[in-house]
Amino acid sequence: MRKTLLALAALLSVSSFAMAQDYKAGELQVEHPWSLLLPANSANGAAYFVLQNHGQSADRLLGADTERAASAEIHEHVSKDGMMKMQKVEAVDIPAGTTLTFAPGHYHLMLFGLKKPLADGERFPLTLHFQKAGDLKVEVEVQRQAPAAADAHADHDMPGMKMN
Ligand SMILES: [Cu+2]
Repeated sequence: MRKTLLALAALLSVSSFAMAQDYKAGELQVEHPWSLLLPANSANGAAYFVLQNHGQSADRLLGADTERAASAEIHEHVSKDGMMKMQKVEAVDIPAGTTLTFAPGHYHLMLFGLKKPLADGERFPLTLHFQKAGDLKVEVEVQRQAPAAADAHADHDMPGMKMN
């Protein structure tokens, strides 16, 4: 059994880069949801993706949930007294024709109370809640480092370190 799991894990990590996933809900597109591999004792994690609105009207991201964590919140980073801190955001507007990058140091979905450690290359389900487009279920891929697209925006903050 253990050998089978290891083989499966190896297979998943080899294939993961070739299988970056896009998801669509109406005119909204979610590209390559991912999460940063963290030390096994990390209580919290974060999920990132690129969100595009190809439509003619605005939508809003209202929140998310996943069976993998006790709760999920939309967070942003703000500079406060010279320190970068994370804070909860009730919703994120997605104007028509825009691209929003959820990445380390920017908007992210904070995952509180991970139910088990994240494993390199694994995928876990996450449901995004949009005001107009409704629910969109995606698979979040756990990676050792940010994908190139997100890395361009990232300032390499670790999630879960500083909280208001
Ligand atoms: Cu956060």
